[in-house]
Amino acid sequence: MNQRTLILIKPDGLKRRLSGNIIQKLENKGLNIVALKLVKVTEEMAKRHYSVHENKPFFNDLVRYITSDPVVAMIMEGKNAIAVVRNLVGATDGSKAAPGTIRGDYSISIDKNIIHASDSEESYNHEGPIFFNANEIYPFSYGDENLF
Ligand code: FUP
Repeated sequence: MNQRTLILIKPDGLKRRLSGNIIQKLENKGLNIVALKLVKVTEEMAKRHYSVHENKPFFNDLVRYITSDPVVAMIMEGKNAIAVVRNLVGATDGSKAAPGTIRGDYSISIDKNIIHASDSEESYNHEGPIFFNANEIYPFSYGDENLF
């Protein structure tokens, strides 16, 4: 099933200059970039994006962190993109994420865990429009439909 997923390279990932490595890993797997930009997330965007966590004790720190510096925001498209990207991203806590995953290789904490990726279609439908308007998404053909 062809799907889209929202990916954020969080401020720690961008500042540690990991964006290229992360995008490379996702492209190598067979995912296509259909939208991409740097975003300085506002408090209002962050609160909407993380609204499922609003009653959690870490919510304020999470909002403070994601708004502290720019993020790379992307929409990637591909076969089962949501589950495929979540597998590549790894467990939430970088200190427990499996080696070979993005968090497993680059993060040693739960709060600075490098990357966000939609965990369901429902999440994508909620968070995608916070970062992108429909006219910023370019689902052009990469011509490789039969390669992956
Ligand atoms: P994930 O989907 O893996 O990004 O994880 P969650 O949606 O459960 O959590 C969203 C973000 O909240 C995480 F990326 C990091 C932060 N978080 C904490 O800081 N502490 C926690 O105990 C759980 C999550």
